Amino acid sequence: MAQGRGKSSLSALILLCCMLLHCCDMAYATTYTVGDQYGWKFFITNWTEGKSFKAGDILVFNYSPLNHNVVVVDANGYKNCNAAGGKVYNSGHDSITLPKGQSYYISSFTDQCQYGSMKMAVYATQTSLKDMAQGRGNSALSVLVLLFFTFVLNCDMANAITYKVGDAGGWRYNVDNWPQGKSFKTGDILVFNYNPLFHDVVAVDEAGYNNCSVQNGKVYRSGHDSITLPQGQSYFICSLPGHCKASMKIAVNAA
Ligand SMILES: [Cu+2]
Repeated sequence: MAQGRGKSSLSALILLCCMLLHCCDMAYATTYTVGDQYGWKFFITNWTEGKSFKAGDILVFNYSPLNHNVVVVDANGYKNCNAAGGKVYNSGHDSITLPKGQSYYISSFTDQCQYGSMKMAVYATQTSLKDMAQGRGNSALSVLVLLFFTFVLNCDMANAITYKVGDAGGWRYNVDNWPQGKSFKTGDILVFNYNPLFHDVVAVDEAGYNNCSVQNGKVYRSGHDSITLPQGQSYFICSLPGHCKASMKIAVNAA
């Protein structure tokens, strides 16, 4: 368990990061209503002026499908008002996600593109984390970083193992060998189960452990004490007379 416990959480972490990046991108996308309140209409070509489109932004084309449509064409189709081979939208409320680079939209209804300038060219730049860090995505990136660290911390906590000291026998005489063969980690929890009428738990230093002496040690006496392991060596003894000398003591090293 000690050796395997990192693997699944790492996979989960990577998965979550990908999801966050994806969500981040989506949250970052802007939805534009083409032509604003007037919708997809004649002489729409200038509507794009002054706007900075990014790949992933969404264009919404609102219009009456009785009178218009939207056809995605290439540069020649745009220039010559030729809709041949283009993808046709005709719902009257079409949402189109901008790909990176140049996109062209025209109406293929007779003469609307050619004589009515019902045509539009849009250039979308690539969205990247670098852009976000430098530009309008600052707050989104901060949230991402914050979420990342929150997750890593939670991951550590979820990863912590709770040990019952002495297993089924609990906190008792001759428990000193119990830590052998276990790989404790910082944040793991030791639960000391015992009858508080007869025992206690005192966190001591190395000298206190070796000499069975209690000086300024933190005392636990609930009979069901949960103690989170700090990094490095920890020492716990029972302070009742003779108990520590009867090996009611443990030394634990948390990596
Ligand atoms: Cu005791």
